[in-house]
Amino acid sequence: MNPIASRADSTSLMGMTKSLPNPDVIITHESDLDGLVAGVLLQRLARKLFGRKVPLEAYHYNIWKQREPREKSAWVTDLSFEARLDRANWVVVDHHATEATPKQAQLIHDVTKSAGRLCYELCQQEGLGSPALDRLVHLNDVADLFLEDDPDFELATDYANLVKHYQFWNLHSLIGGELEQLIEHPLLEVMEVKRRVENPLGYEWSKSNVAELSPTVGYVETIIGNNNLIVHQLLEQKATRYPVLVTLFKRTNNLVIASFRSRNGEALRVAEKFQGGGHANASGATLPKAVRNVAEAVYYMRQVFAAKKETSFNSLENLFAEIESGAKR
Ligand SMILES: [Mn+2]
Repeated sequence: MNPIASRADSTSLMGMTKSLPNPDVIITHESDLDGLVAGVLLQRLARKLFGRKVPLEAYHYNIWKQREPREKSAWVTDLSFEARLDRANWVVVDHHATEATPKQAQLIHDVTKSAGRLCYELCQQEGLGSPALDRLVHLNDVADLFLEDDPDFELATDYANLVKHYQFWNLHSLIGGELEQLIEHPLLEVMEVKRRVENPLGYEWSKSNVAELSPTVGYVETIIGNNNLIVHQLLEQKATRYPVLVTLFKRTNNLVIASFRSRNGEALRVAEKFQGGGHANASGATLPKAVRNVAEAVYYMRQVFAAKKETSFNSLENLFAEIESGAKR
């Protein structure tokens, strides 16, 4: 592999598949439809190129950050390119903003397309395209890039919610790894009903339950409905005075996740304050382990925002001590 040609934007993808190394593993993002589509498509591409089934692994960001990149060769998709992945015979196909520049890895990168789209373009070069996949990748693009003006926007969010609701591996098992089976899948009807019934109720409730974390960041409580759409609608209709809105939820592993949304690019910088990442207007962060629930998360985040201005509050230990004492109140 020619290391000089290590960075490709998707306009120069032609012939790209010929330079891909035979991977020991394919790694994708566990949290959404884009990760599922991208990962499964790369598995198909590897089968086409190398005639074998390469194992697929999926991770949420926080676990992924702790996983050693130990394989001699791997393909990674829908997870941000970072310096630690800059390894010979590693390939990253991704669309998240990144500051790292590849010297050894191959980076196929375009922030204007979904990861699924980038993987599909590679597949198409190898004759793996089909009308069903065209459709699915389109819907995935619309949902993942939040293309709200697209006529398929609502339907696309239903598709994306299949993964949110049933989770990556459950859904993967249910469709036997055949992405085409997602098209017009009966479970979409469940997503549609949830959207129609739950979202208006959730929107009205959340609108009256927004709390200030900083003068520019509001925390939106969510109890029902599609949080993503509800927060989007709150921003769209300027229903609050905050340019950045946060939702919080607790994972099964007890970590609290903060999800940041904005309309003018402010969300990413806020996520970065919490060691998170993602897109300019849609980003997320996993809060430290010491933050054990949503109430503590609200407290912690307020302290982090306040700490920026007050130098007296500058160490993380202090913050954790504060959380501890706050929890005992
Ligand atoms: Mn994505």
